[in-house]
Amino acid sequence: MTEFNAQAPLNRILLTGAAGGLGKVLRESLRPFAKILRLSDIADMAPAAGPREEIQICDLADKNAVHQLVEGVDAIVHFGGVSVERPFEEILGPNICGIFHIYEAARRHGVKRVIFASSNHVIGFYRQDEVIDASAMRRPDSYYGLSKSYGEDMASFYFDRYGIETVSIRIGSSFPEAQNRRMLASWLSYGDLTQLIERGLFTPNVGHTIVYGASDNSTVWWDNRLANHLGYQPKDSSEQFRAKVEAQPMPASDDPAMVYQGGAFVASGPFGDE
Ligand code: NAI
Ligand code: 15L
Repeated sequence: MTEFNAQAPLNRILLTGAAGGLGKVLRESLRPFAKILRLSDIADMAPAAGPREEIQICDLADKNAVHQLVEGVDAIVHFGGVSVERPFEEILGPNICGIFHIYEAARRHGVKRVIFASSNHVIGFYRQDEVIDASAMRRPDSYYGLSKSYGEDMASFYFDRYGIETVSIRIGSSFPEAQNRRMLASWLSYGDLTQLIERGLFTPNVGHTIVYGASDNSTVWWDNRLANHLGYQPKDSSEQFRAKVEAQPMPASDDPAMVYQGGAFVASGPFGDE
């Protein structure tokens, strides 16, 4: 069994969602953590596999394909799936069946560590004047947020039942810049995201740990004391974007983007009434 108590590179890490916005970044930044990175997505992952890379197209909704994908890996960094609000039927296969397929394949292949890209939309209905920690009752703001909430429950179950450890990162907004007022609180730099994944991969005895993925921003909604054992120390701050963001027109005070931690997601849908 792989021991997660040293910073020595793992043999092989699987990264799902490798064609996505974060996947392209992680394709570079996860390199030091494994001898081989296996990159997977349903979409094309140009450029072709480089040294110490493997590329495998896979639909997360396909159980057999995911089973093959996971064979021979030591850890899974699971970033694939639908990443915004969509009708439930579009979320079901990639996110809900997908997370089940990932954990079942992990169990069958003896993989003992997963890093799960969860989301702030698991708690999106908290207001922006509240500060919550990982023990706060979940308040999903969308079918998408519900799928991430289910993913966290799946992680908890597979630890309790099978000892597969997971760090669920409730990512705030991980983009090159904080783009609006809400992101002054929710922004997570790519460097800090990479540090969170590193801590998630190499910290021993994480069980199922939930950590909020935010940088060292001045505006704070999330208290990470229940994940102190990860030793996450964010290095970046959204303050560098404040002047640019505050030059934007002020939204109405009842605009969901100004009221709720999940922003506009709380007002998406309903679908299928047309
Ligand atoms: P993205 O949408 O750019 O990337 C997601 C990738 O998953 C895409 O390349 C897509 O082709 C792939 N995918 C979709 N359906 C699939 C399927 N059935 N099988 C295999 N692959 C499939 O999203 P982004 O921003 O890179 O996010 C990556 C992960 O992080 C997602 O799980 C997202 O929910 C999560 N996240 C991202 C945040 C952010 O600020 N970027 C915030 C919170 C969570
Ligand atoms: C997410 O979960 C999404 O994947 C991302 O596209 C952003 O919308 C982010 O949350 C956010 O809340 O800013």
